[in-house]
Amino acid sequence: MPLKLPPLPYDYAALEPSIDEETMHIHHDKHHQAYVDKANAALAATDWADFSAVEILSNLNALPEEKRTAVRNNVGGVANHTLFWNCMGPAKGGEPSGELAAAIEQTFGDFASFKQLFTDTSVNQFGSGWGWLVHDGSKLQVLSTANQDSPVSSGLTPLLACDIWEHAYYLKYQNRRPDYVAAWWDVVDWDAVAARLRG
Ligand code: MN3
Repeated sequence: MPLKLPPLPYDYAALEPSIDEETMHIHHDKHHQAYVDKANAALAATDWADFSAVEILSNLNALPEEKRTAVRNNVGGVANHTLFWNCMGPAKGGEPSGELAAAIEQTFGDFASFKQLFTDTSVNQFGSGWGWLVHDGSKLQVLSTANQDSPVSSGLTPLLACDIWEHAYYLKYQNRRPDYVAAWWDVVDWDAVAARLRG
């Protein structure tokens, strides 16, 4: 089965005012769709066409070398955006509770310190990429990746993703990436992040 574009799990306007409706339409219907199409084109006629995006990204070195860059970029784009939509929701934000809150406190000291680190890491990523909260098998980590590189390819489990490509924010925020990231916290779905931590 080829990779598919999943429908948004909420309305295109649901994340207003943090993320505007027009950006959501272009981001999901055009950008995410393009990653799906290019990923399927790259995977066609390989042994990997029936695997999930995560399975493929976990085994990039097993791909034919001439396909590897296209797969890394486009299957990465598919998986990263699917995770991104499912990290957010209308009327979310606030702070996590329970096991996730405890893990954040244990690793980063407190929620405010975690939030500052994630914000700085995302804002300071040079060029296009992603900000991440991941689990490395024993603890949480904050990091950024360039382009569509997925933490899955480094053996990490992504829990929370912030798209910091200009296409994610430029219509509303132009060059003001810090303002976008600040507003993005208001739509983070901590229940979804906590569910990912539980596995
Ligand atoms: Mn994007």
